[in-house]
Parts: sequence; structure tokens; C-alpha cells
Amino acid sequence: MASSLKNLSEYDDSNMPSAEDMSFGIVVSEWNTKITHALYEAAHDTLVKHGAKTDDIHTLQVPGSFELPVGAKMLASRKKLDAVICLGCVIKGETTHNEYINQSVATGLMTLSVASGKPFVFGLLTPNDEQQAIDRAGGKHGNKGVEAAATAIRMVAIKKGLDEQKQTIGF
Ligand code: DLZ
Repeated sequence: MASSLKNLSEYDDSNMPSAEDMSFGIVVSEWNTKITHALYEAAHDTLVKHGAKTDDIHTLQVPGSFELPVGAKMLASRKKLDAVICLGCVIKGETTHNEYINQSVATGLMTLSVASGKPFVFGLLTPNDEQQAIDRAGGKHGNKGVEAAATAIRMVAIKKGLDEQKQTIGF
């Protein structure tokens, strides 16, 4: 499996666009708080490391991962945001609750992204057990919060680049 071969949070630090003029939302689920807090810290640190101002990062906590899409929509409709990073952790249990939540979050965030033309980044861990979550929240597989923040910055830069081209070409 790819995840057993490398640290998933390794990204080309030197090749990242500046996030200086970008604004972000971070929506974080309270379920499995130890994990989601580690994701949040990593995402926030990554945005700041690449130039985002703390005043331009708006955080919202929601009760569980199922609430991530509606929380993201609430935040995006009240603040001027270039991207929203959604962070949660759904650990597989004895029943199939995880499948319903994970699929709903994926569909909800994709729908928001496509409808708005803005990135609503999927930073949801979907582990089989707590150890797999720990491994991806600052453990041996890095921190998915870093990847989610890097994705948000890159997608905003892509959109800004396309917007500039459109102005230059004039259509
Ligand atoms: C109900 C529930 C369960 C069983 N497990 C998790 C979980 O592992 N991670 C998570 O983020 N949320 C969980 N939830 C809560 C749901 O996401 C949601 O908050 C409730 O079903 C209320 O809509």
C-alpha cells in the first residue's frame, strides 16, 4: 500500500505558493478531539508558515464529522474565504456508521466545491482503528492537516492564476 511506503505529509516545501494574500476557513470536528486537534494545529501552522496571516484564518468547531459540510457552508457564507479546510476523524467501529458519515462528508464537500468554484478540502481521516489515526495525525505517516493546508494553498493559487489569465486575455 502506498501509505506504508512513505510519509504522506512530505510535500515540496520550496515549491509552495505564498499564502500571504489568501484567507482560509478551518472547520474542525470535536469527535476524537485528540486527533482532530493535532490535525488542526498542523493545518494552521502550515498556513502561517507559508505566509497566511492569523487574522485571515477563521476557525469553526462542529460536533462531529457529519456536520463538516454544513459548518463549512455556514462559515463560507459569513466570511470572505478563498478556501475552507475541513478536518475530522471517523474511526471504524462495530457498525457501518463510518461509511455513511465518510461518504456524506466526501459528497457534501465535493458538492460545495463544484457549486462554488472554491476548494472545500477533504481533511477527514477514515481509519480502521485509533492507531491508524495517530499515525496520520503527527505519527509515522505524517500529519494529514499539513497535506490539507498545502492542498488549500495550492488550489487557491491555481484559481488566482486562472483569474489573472482571464483578465489578461480579456474573456
Ligand atoms: C455518531 C458518531 C460516531 C459513532 N462516530 C463518529 C466518529 O468516529 N467521528 C466523528 O467525527 N463523528 C462521529 N459520530 C458523530 C457524527 O459525525 C455526527 O456528529 C452525529 O451523527 C450527529 O449528526
